[in-house]
Parts: sequence; structure tokens; C-alpha cells
Amino acid sequence: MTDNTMARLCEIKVPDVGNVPSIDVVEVLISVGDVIALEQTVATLETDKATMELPSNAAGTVQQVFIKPGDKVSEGTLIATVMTVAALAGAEKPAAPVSVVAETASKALVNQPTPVTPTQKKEAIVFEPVPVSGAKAHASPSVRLFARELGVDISKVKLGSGRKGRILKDDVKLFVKNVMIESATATGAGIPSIPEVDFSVFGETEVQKLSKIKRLTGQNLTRAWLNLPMVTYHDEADITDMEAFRNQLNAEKGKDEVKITGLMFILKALVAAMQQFPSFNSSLSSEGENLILKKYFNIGIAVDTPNGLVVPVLRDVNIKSINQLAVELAEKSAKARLGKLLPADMQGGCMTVSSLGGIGGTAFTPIVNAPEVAILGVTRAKMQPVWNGKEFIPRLMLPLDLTYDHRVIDGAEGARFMAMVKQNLSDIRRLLL
Ligand code: CAO
Repeated sequence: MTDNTMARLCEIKVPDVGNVPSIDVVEVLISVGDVIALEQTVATLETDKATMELPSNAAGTVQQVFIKPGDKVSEGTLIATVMTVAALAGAEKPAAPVSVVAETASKALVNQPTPVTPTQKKEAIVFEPVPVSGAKAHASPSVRLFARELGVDISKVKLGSGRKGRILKDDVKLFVKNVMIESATATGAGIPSIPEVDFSVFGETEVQKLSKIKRLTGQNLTRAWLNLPMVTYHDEADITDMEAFRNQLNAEKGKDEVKITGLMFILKALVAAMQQFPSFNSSLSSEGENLILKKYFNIGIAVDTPNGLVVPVLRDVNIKSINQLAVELAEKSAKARLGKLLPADMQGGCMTVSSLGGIGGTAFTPIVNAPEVAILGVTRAKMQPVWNGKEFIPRLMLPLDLTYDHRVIDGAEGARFMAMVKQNLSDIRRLLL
């Protein structure tokens, strides 16, 4: 029967590195008391030709460390001693540069695998990276040095693109680039700031603090403006028939019932077009390589409030009736104007509609509510003479402004999408299809 109650003191030594007389210790990655795993890198060594990571061939608790950065070592130099416990000793790698120098019986360690007797066979240092357990970053000293020179905490570089997740120089560069983009987006860094002017020199002034909503909206809009290459496409929809139907519906409503505005039809026309053009119902992944397509149809509505612009979201617009949407928007915009919207009321939007039609306008260029990819702006409908091939006839024309993220939507797709929204509004029977 095997004695399975052993704890063993193992030496980790510099193995055969192929006739290199002097090797620099660049980094020591273990300290006394550390519990280390089999094959965990214990030190990084460097010759004038290569960098090497010295793996531990024993799992256990570090008892002593005999080297420090800057030391010179060579084949056979003692690096550290590790007390292996029986359970971990079973995980020892036989052909390892670790030799057993002592054995102590421990009756406490029972029912553990039999320790493997290490062989005397010497192995060249493993040049390939080995996964490092714990928080230690997996990178060569030259990459660590490069990161240090740039002031980068290498443990923050999560994704190594090298073999087995090793962090390469390019990963550090990408990390720095992303941090710079993020901070530029948050603060406008890198963009010359507008010089401060003392306006009181020219006349009386008053300083008014921006509301929290205005400040947050400002940040979001700046972020979208700086990040998204946006295009705005303008067109007009003939809503003469829709308007006649809307007036008829409202005439049938009781005094206390919520009236239907054109916006409800716009929402329906928009969602019907989004169903045909899924890229309008998407978001770009943060690294910009994937499109996340949404299978739900929630539309944000920009609502003007005394404290600033807020965007409550109407959920599942595709399955709600025009009347339901009218009631819901009335409730949400009332809540918005009283400052009572909850964060959940403003989350989960797929696309936004910004309607200034109740106020006026002929066109504007709304800013996409990123990470959405498009926004539809609406201004005031007006009667216009429209040529029908024989004569000018009066038609009620609704100006529409579609801004989209050009990384996701190209110009032709934008124009086709707008054509479908127009078609749906001009003949609302299409919304039944
Ligand atoms: N053309 C002509 N008339 C229009 C119209 C249009 N495009 N849009 C609305 N109207 C009319 C409505 O029919 C209504 O008329 P009645 O009083 O005769 O019924 C009136 O204008 C007021 O409508 P409304 O604005 O109250 O309702 P709505 O459903 O059209 O819009 C809401 C609701 C919440 C979007 C709107 O009140 C609002 O806050 N708009 C501002 C959005 C905004 O600030 N956007 C800018 C963001 S970008 O900085």
C-alpha cells in the first residue's frame, strides 16, 4: 500500500538552458507563503537572446525564495523551495526541474494521491507561455517594461491576443488607445476647448446652473456626436389621408378620452419599417465588430420638460394599438414633465422619435441616441401644392428627418427605409399587412 500522507519539500532550480553561463533575473513572481499552482510562472529570466518564464513543477506553499530581480543565475541555481501537500503533490510534473530534498510525514493529510517520484531528467526552460493562475498578468518582461513605460497597469489589460492569452505589445497599445478614446469621449479631451470669456465686460449677466437632466443630456449628446459618423436624410410624407382618418377617430372620442396625434401613426409606420430593415433595430457592439439585432420594438420619445429633454420608452410598439400608444404616451409625457420618470421608464429603447411638429419647423438634424443607430425627427406638417402629373393638388406634407449611424446604415439603405416609412404613412392600410 502506498503512503499517501506525505508533505514534501521541493526545490525549484534553474534547469538546463543550453550552455548559457549567466542569466538575468528580471522578475520574481512568488513570495514566501504564496500558494502556487503546478506550472505557475515563478520567475522571469532573460538572456541577451530570449526571455524565459520559469514554471513551477510543484504545487504547494512557497517556503523560501532565493533570488531577486537583478540577480544572475545559471543552470542549477536554487530559485525557491515549495512545501507540497499530498493532494497537490499528485499534480507534480514528473519531468520537471524540481528535485525532492526532504520528506516529512503528516498524519493529518490522509486519503491523498501518492506523490509522484520526480525523475532526474532535465528539461530546457519552456519558452512558450503557460497560463498563470491568480491575478498575475501573463506577459513577457519586455511587454511589462513597455507597459510600465506607458504608465499602464498591466493587470488591467484583460485580453491577451498571444498564445494562451499572453499579453503582447499590441494588446498594450490597444488598451492605451481605448483608454484615450474613452476619456476623450467623456471629457472632450483632445478637442480644443472654447475659450472662457468674461461676458460681464460687455453688459449685465446672470449665472444659472444647468439642471441635472441638461448636464446628463449634454454628456450623452457630446458622446454620440464625437463617436458616431452621422448622416441626416430629409424627406416628406403625404399624410393627407392619415390626417382625415385621425380627425375622424378623434371626433368619435368622448371629451375625457385621450386624443390621437399624428405621432401614434408615425410610431406604427416606423416600427413596420424597422421590421423590414432589421439593421435599424440594432446596436453596434462596443468594439465595433458585431451588430446586435433586437427582436423587440421599443421606441423612445423625446419629451420636452421644464428641466430639459427626457426620453421615455414605449415598449412593444409593434403589438400595441394606436389608442393604447396614445394613452401610454400621454401618461409618460405627463410623468416626464412632473420629473417623475423612473430610470426603467427610459431604458431599453431601440430607436427614438423626436417630434417638434407641435411647435413648428421645416427640418432639423436630430442626434442619434447612441447606442441606438437611428433617430427620426418630425417637424410641422403643412399643406403644399403637389404635382400629380396633370395638376397641382393640395396635400398635407409631413417633413421627416432621419439621422443614422453611417457605420451601420449606408445611404441607400437609409433612403429605402425612409421610403417605407413614407409609404406606411401615406397609406396606413399598409400597417395591417
Ligand atoms: N404637424 C402638425 N401638427 C402637429 C404635428 C406635426 N408634425 N405634431 C403635433 N402636431 C399638433 C398635434 O396634433 C396637436 O394638435 P392639437 O392640439 O390640435 O391636437 C399639437 O400639435 C400638440 O401636439 P403635442 O406635441 O402635444 O403631441 P405629440 O403627440 O405630437 O407630441 C410629445 C408629444 C411628447 C413628443 C411632444 O409634446 C414633445 O414634447 N415634443 C418635443 C420633443 C423635443 O423636444 N424634441 C427635440 C429633441 S432634440 O433636441
